[in-house]
Order: sequence, then structure tokens, then C-alpha cells
Amino acid sequence: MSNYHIKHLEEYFQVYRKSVRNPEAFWEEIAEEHFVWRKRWDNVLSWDFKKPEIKWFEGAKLNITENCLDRHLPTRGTKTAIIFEPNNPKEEAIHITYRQLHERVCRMANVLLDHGVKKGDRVCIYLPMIPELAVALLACARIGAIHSVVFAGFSSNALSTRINDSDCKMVITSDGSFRGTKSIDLKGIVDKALEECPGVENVLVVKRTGSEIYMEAGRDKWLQPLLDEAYADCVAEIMDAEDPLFILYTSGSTGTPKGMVHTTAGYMVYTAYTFKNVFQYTENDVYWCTADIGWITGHSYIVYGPLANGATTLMFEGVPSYPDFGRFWDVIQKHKVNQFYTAPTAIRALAKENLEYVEKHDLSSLKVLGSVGEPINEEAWHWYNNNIGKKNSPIVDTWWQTETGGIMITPIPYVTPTAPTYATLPFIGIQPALMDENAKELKGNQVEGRLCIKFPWPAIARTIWGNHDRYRDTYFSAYENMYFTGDGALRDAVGYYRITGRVDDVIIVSGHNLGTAPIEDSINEHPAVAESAIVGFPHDVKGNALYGFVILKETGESRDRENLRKEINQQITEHIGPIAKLDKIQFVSGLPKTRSGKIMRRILRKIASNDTSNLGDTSTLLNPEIVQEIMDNAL
Ligand code: 6R9
Repeated sequence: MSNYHIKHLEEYFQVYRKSVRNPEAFWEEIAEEHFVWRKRWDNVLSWDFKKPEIKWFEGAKLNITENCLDRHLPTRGTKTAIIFEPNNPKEEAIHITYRQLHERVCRMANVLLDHGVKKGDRVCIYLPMIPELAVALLACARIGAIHSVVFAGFSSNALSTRINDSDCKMVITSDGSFRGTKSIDLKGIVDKALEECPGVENVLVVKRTGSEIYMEAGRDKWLQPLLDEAYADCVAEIMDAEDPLFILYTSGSTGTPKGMVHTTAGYMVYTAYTFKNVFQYTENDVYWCTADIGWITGHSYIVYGPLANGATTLMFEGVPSYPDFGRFWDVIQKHKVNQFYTAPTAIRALAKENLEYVEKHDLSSLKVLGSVGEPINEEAWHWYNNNIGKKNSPIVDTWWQTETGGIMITPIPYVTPTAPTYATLPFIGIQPALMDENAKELKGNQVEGRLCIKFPWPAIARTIWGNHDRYRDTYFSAYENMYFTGDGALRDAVGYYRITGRVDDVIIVSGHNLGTAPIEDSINEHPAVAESAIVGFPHDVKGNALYGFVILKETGESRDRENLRKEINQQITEHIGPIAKLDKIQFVSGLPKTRSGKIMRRILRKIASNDTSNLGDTSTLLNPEIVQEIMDNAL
């Protein structure tokens, strides 16, 4: 029992040692004591990072929704599972109890079944942060359908790519969404996407904004009348431990987005166990994670992790700036939030505003503050610690990825002493390694290298949907017998980890991962553009912003540059979404290339960051003269 909730540093070290000396025995005990199973596993773990193939709790049978809902009903039936805080503070917040959530999930599951959705089918969910979003995930899980949530800020093009990649037969969406003063036509985006998606048979539509929308006969249906008629109970589909639970897309450095596949049992055990410890959740706490369920943070730490622990999890529909910059602090005061989990980009944006927005609110309920998505800089860390935590709430800087399913390197609050900019120590069961350029492991402390993980943990993604080769090439081919994260990190004198950032062509802008290749592809489709290259440069709110170097075709040369910039950003908005827009666009006559034709992004990165004192060796370039021209005209 004691291993489930770690309360002292010594206990952490002791449990950590146990978890790496005998991982099977360790995870078996956690799985056995804290979850409900329809059948016990035959084997705790089998793995091979070469194939790669990873299986946890093989042979076990379960349904994750029985762990997140049914088992709580006798003791927590009237406890609030979800608090819904709407965009408009004048609209009343909604408290959904475990019993009500169970009923809503069952009704939606029955509607899915009525529309022919079966175990293993893929359902695309494109919804704003309203309760139906969480219900839709769980309804899929109830019947064994695989959900694929697409963040509702993505464009129709990005949506259709994802729908087609995983052959979704159904889309669940809403008429629209509220974001601050804006109302967004989500259904219009879906309609446009579906022009490219012949495989979609049904579209279920939640009414949220009440705006006039087009409904295609035979395909589109309002969800509410169907839910009203549906039966309020639904027998859970019994799943194998390794049956896929969901697909979630993440950007790669090249090509199409990667549909990371997470399976049932290991993901459940790991997200529940990390949630309990990383947030030190106790029974009557109110927990709030500000992420969108369209990202992994929302999947693991708004829905599955909290609900598996019988927690109260808050879902916020709005934005931090509406009706004013005090909204987050207002929500914390209103619902007496105990654990607050957000992103550095939000902290930096709010730290720029008048401190009065913070000071007029009572934040004394807070016990734990969390950070995720990108490195948190020292200034933001101190602002968060001083003004929100009042130096009284430890900050957990949690490093992890879509691929890892759950938190990997993090302090445990009130257990691990925190240090600004450090994610500190590996979580229980996690075995990090730092590698040098020669693929040798850097042993000991005070070393810096590429961050890998040496041993499987229960929530590691099992494959990329439809492309196992890409899964192997991306994560398991750089270093033998290791999972490669794509991040760099250092280990300091006491063994604390600091994540130094991506070492590949993924750029993290406001906590969103963006691959350079899809953005460049989108720019290159503009009729006036011949070629382009994107790099990141430091930005005081977004962490990184995008800088584009663009070569025009002859036909583009005579065009007005400002108009071209607008058109390029418009094109990116349509292809990917507004999050991928460029902050700066410089028109150039060439790009620095190696003799093999590769763009030397290292040089462009330095120019974009205005750090040209040491450009390194440019003599191997095919066209070294271009560097001076680009530098002279840098923005
Ligand atoms: C959970 C999530 C993953 C990438 C990851 C890294 C960066 C996330 C971080 C962090 C420094 C932290 N990242 N947390 N960098 N410190 N605490 O964000 O998943 O969207 O897949 O992003 O985000 O670069 O590799 P995902």
C-alpha cells in the first residue's frame, strides 16, 4: 500500500530503487492494489527496443472506464468528478458528480453503438473544452472504440489529414466554440475538412453556441436528442491490456503528423500513479489543469489520471485574458483550487500584466503549482513562486511528452526540494540516460547530452498508427536499446536534470510542438514562393517564435512584400492553424546549404536570434556568400 503515495524524500529514494531493481514486481504491486481488473495478467512486462515491441500486463482484461467511473460509485457517487467553468464567468459553473458522469458516458456510449461504432473503430473528436469532450473520450473507451482527439484550434486541412490517417468513421464536434469575446465556427471547419474525408459516415454535433450551421442530411445529427433517448447504462466492453485506447497526433521534424498509439492498462496505471504523487492529491482537493484536452496533458491529467483516482478535476472553457487578465486567479479563488497545473507561456503572458490582477484574489487554497510543455525560465519560475504560490506552494516542473503518456522527470511536491529551471529527479520507475555525440552514455554528474530512457515504463506509446517503421526510426534507432526523446538535458552536481530544449527540428511555440517541415511545405505552396526555411528564435512570452526565410520566384519579385507576408501567414493558418504563424518573414535570394543540399539551419537560427558573433564553420557551404546577405537584411 505504502508505495502508492510517496510522502518523504527517503521514501522516494527507497521506492525509486525498488522500481528500477525489479520493475516487474514494483508495477505488479501497484497494478494489483489500486485498480480493478476483469482478469489478471499472465505476464507483467515483455519488451524489445529493437523491434520495438513493448507489452505491459499482457493477458489482463479490463475497461478503463470501470476504473475511472464505476468503481467510485459506491463511495464517491455524489462527489464532483468534473467542475465545468464556462468561458463567460456570468454563465454558471456546472458540477458533475461521478454518478452523473457515469450516466452521461453510458448514454453517449449507447449513441455511438447505435451508430455502428464497434470495438477498434476510430472516432475523431473535435470539440471545445466543454464537458461533452471528456464524456466523448470516456464513451469511446467504454465500448472499446479508439478516440483520436484533434485540438479544436487546428484548421480544416490539419483535421482532414488526421481523420484520414487513422480512417475515422465518425466525428464528434459542436456547432461552435467560445474563446473570450470570439465565437468560432467549428462545424464550418469540420464541413470543409470532410470534403476530403470520404470514410466519415456520421457526424454528431453538440449544441454550444447556438449559431446557425449547415447540417448534412443523413450524415449530421444533433447529439442531445439522441442522448436523451439513449439508455442510461452501458455494459463496458472488456478490453485486453494492450488494446489501443487512443491515438493522439504530435508533430515530427519531418513529414505528416505522427499518430501516437497508447494502449489501455499500462497507460491507466502510469497516469493514475503519477497524478497521485506529482500533485499529492488528497480526497477533497480540487485540481485544475489549464491544458486543452486536445493535447496529451489534457488526456492524462484532466481526464484519465484524475478520474482513476476519484479526484475532482476542473475543465475551463475560456482563455486567461477574458474578461480580464485575472481570470485564472478568479477561477482559483472561486473553486478553491488546490493544485494548479499550467504552461510557462501562460505564466509569462500573465506576469507581464499588472500585479493587481493577482493581488485582488484569494489564492490561499493553493498547495501545489505545476508547469509543463517547455522549459520554464528562471524569471517566470520566480514570478510563479512569489506571486501565485507566495513561496508556499512547491512548483513541479514536469518534463514529459505525448510519446511518454505520463510525467517522467519531476519533483514530487513536499518531497523533492525544487530548484528553478530544473525538472529535478526521474519519477519512480524512470531510468534516464544522457548520451554524447558518439552515442556513448555519459555517466556521473555534471554532464550534458541527449536525453534517452533506458527501460520501458507502463505508459510509453506502443507505435505510430499505420507506420511502425517510423516509430522505430524516430525513437529507437539513434541509440541502441534506448528510447530517444529528441530533447537535450544536463545533469548537475547533485543529479538534478534540466531540460535544455529540442535537439531536432521541432520548435516549441507557446508550448505547442511544431515541425518545421509541414510549415515549410505550406509556405512553398504559395504561388510566389520558390523555397523556404523556418527556425525558432527566443520570444519573451511564447518561449520561441518562428522566423521564416523565403526565396521568391521571379513572378513574386515584383509583389508588395507586406501583402506577401500576410498571404503566407494566411496560408499557414489555413493549412495548419494560427498557432503556426510566423512572427518574422525575411525574403532572401538564397539559403545556406551544405554540398549535399541540406539547409544549414544552425546558421539561420543564429541569425534569427541576432547572435552572429560565432557562426561556426561556413566554409563547407555550397554558397557561403549568402550568409552575409542574409545577415545584412535580418529583421
Ligand atoms: C507534455 C507535453 C513534448 C516536448 C518535450 C520537451 C517539451 C515538455 C517540459 C518540456 C522542458 C518541461 N517539454 N515539458 N521541456 N521542461 N517541463 O508537453 O508533451 O506536447 O508532446 O511536448 O515538450 O521538448 O519533448 P508534448
